[in-house]
Amino acid sequence: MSYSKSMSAKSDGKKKGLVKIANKKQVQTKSKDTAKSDSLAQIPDKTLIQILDLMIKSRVLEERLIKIYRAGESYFWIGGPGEEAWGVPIGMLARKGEGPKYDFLHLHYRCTPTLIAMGMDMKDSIRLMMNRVTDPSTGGRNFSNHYCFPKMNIAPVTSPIEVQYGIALGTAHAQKRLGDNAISIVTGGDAGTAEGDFASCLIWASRKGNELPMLITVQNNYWGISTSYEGQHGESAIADRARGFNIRARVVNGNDPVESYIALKEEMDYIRRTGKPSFIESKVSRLYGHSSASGANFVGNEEDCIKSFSEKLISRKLVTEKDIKRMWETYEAEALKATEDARAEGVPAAESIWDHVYANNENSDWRKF
Ligand SMILES: Cc1ncc(C[n+]2csc(CCOP(=O)(O)OP(=O)(O)O)c2C)c(N)n1
Ligand SMILES: [Mg+2]
Repeated sequence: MSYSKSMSAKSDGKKKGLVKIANKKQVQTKSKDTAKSDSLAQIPDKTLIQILDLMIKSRVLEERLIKIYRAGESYFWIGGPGEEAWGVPIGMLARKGEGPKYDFLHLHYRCTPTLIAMGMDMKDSIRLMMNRVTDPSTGGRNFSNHYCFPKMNIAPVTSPIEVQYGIALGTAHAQKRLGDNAISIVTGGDAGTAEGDFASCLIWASRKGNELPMLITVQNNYWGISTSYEGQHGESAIADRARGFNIRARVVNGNDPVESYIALKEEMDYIRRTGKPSFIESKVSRLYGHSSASGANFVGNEEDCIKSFSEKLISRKLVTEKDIKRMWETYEAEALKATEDARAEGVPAAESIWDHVYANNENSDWRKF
């Protein structure tokens, strides 16, 4: 959604304080145990503006990816519009680097905001979207948002949902042994918590005396493709399941970047200090539906975190409408240029299909079995 549309959109979940969910019931965006931290004063002005800037950059990139899909220049889109207020603070707060001295990130396919905040070049996301051989994540072999950046400890985003929760245990074990206070961060959706990997993660992260330095998170958008949250969960909050394992847990309004930033910082500090896991359930919007498979159209009945945060910063006189317009335009120009550049780059050659599959193994080419 462009700047002007975003600022004038009539449907505004925040004003109503409500998010519509599938069965037409409405749930409050702020749950009971959501921290009431509206206080912008807890974060420096410069950081607040930086958060908004990165949120807009991420949204512009995602909307560009959707346009690329619609133009027939890509096969499939799935991504993170609606998770910016939550994902950007993760990327800003993570200890960035390569190897177990730094934080590992095991992310799901709505993680563009985190990657943008960590410094990913827009063009690298577009290369992946357009299956260019220059795509540093997969050499043009995977689809949108399935990033992999070893230099930033970004583990490969997987298509099978939830497997990242098991993989994250491995890097957390390595970090625990090393003792450098680095942590493993894992993200995923609400529906994915039905998978056994999620339960295994809670069990292995919380064994008494062997607790792991993990930030376990769930982005609850109340949907698993077209299946609504209602009717799928007996528990009152997903966070309650972590509490059952004595894992410190909280629920945050993931549409509020200030609340998300503060909660993430507190929990990351706690994990580094104690070596123990922490759990955050973050309530987020899903602004373009599940993926291109469901049309990738703007939904309009859920809170748009960029719109609400922009209004907040304008009313505090930290930015003007003009400043915000400039941010949208700058990033739109950058995304367009990146698309034009990527268009001129090649696609992977057919014979490279076996590269990086069971390296140097006789099973690497099934035609030779
Ligand atoms: C193991 C596995 N089962 C099913 C699917 C098909 N699938 C892809 S996304 C998805 C929904 C996931 O919902 P949720 O975990 O809430 O994440 P969201 O997409 O809402 O962010 C499903 C079922 C899959 N990719 N992997
Ligand atoms: Mg979901």
